Amino acid sequence: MKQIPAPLLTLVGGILVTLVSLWVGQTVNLLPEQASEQAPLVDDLFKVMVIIGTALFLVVQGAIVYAMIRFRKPKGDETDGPPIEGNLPLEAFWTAIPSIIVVGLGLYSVVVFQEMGGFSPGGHHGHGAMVAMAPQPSVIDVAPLLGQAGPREAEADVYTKTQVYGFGASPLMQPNQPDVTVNVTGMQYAWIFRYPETGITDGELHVPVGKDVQLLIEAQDVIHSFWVPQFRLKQDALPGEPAELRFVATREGTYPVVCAELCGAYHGGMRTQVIVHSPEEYADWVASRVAEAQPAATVAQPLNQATSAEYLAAIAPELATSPVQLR
Ligand SMILES: [Cu+2]
Repeated sequence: MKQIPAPLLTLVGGILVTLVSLWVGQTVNLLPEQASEQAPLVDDLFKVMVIIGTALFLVVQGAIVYAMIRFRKPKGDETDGPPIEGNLPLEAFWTAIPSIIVVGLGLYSVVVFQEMGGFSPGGHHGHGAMVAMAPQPSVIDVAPLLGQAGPREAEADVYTKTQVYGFGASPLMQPNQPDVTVNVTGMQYAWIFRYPETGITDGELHVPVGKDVQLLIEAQDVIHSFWVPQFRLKQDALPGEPAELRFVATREGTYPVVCAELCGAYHGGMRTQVIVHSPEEYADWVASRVAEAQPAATVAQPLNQATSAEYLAAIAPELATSPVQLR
């Protein structure tokens, strides 16, 4: 039988590896559903990495399996193999290929970062006043805010910061004002969301679908990180350094908000959720929360002078526990 020439074999092998890698990259989906405008950008980058990774895996593993079979020790042969050393073209080749891949992926990721608005942090200086969060001095101060808008809300706007780090609007959206702004505070071990336009405070993030949402994220104690896997967005929450995250949610639903920075003993429990509403549902939610806050605000006032026992008794129903347990 006539031997098939090596260049032809290499060519056929290369085509096969390319086709299989492209197929794997297109069909295998390891990521959760996409729920933001930025998500497809990240997933396309990930797809390219899966394609390249599959090709490298096939080539490297293929070479190992081929060598194991082709150069197998014959039975009874106890001699050493021939000493082989140095192959400049081969070494240049296997140095150049990874270099090209690394530089190429690096450039591509920079393009994705740019499209997501990563290079326009602090582009919203006009919103300095909304950054606006005084570090809350203690947990007990924050507890009533979990339930309803508190008197601290008005005071909060006094604190302004101009420097904002993080993902701003993409360059295309840069001149646009966000539709919804939310001040996000990370603390051991919870997230607090405050809506400066309406005075709503909540332990869950509610946003309307298809609207431009701006989060101004800060931490109260240690470094946390706000992460929504379905949005493909993550932003560190730093004490004293407000960071921005701007996104458009594209799919209604409930998605996890996870703290992605080891922040203490209960870091693993620092989770809440983001609820993406239809615009009507969102308007209903805002209306119901604003209505709820009215009577609550009048009750909150005398609590300022209450003893701690009275105070805890008053907020106990919201915490779904008894005052005895709280003490
Ligand atoms: Cu945390």
